[in-house]
Amino acid sequence: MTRTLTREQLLALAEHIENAELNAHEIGKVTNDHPEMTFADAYDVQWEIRRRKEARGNRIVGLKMGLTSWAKMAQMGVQTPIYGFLADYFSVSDGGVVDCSKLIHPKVEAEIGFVTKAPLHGPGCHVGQVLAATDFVVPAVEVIDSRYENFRFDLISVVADNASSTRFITGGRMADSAELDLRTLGVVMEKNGEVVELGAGAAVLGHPASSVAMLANLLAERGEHIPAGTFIMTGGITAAVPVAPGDHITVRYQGLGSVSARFV
Ligand code: OOG
Ligand code: MG
Repeated sequence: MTRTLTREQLLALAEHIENAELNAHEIGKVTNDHPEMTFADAYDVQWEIRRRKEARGNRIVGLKMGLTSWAKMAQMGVQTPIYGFLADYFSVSDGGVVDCSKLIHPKVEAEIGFVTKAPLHGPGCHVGQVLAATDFVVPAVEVIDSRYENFRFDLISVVADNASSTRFITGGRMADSAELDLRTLGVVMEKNGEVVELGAGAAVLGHPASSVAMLANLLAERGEHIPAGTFIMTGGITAAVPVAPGDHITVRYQGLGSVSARFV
């Protein structure tokens, strides 16, 4: 894994990007100043942001995959799935309120969440292992908020920015993955009572469990794994939908109820 950043540059970038998140202000892409940055550098920055939050007393409550569906890849102009982490204060309760004054330009995504009951290790982790290690699946809505100007980035920049993570909501009914066909599980997203996006689980790498397998394999590149009891969001099934104060979102999941939030 090639690295190009010095320790000082890495620490400075993590502080710069995390401050943009905490203060809700836009920044230029980090690759503008560091065009030579690699994936390994970008994940180093992301893990340093994670370390900063934990040092401040925040807890890490889950992981997420991003850019796992064609709808998302096409929307963002990038074609490689990435991962990020979820901190405790990202969590919003179902039917709750998201305060847009703390965000820059939020968008919402319909996702399927997994919770593991056994650890998953790459390389070579596959869908069968993921399903055997799954405790339950649960509907999830992610609110993403790129810290980059105009929500435009390249893959290296978005990895360093923790895959645009900012808030998430789980709700509906948890289910045994064996009782569902996650590929044909339909989702319908409504914004202010109108259907704006719809899709099915297969949009995520053919089966949302492949997204969890890919996460285990990506983590293995850094000697990390998915511990038992981890909550994982598998990535937006449809394109992300911009939201602003006054909007109300409901996502309906076939057989699993719905998740909703208000934006103020
Ligand atoms: C990157 C994060 C994408 C997803 O579910 O695909 C993501 C972005 O589009 O800003 O969370
Ligand atoms: Mg997402």
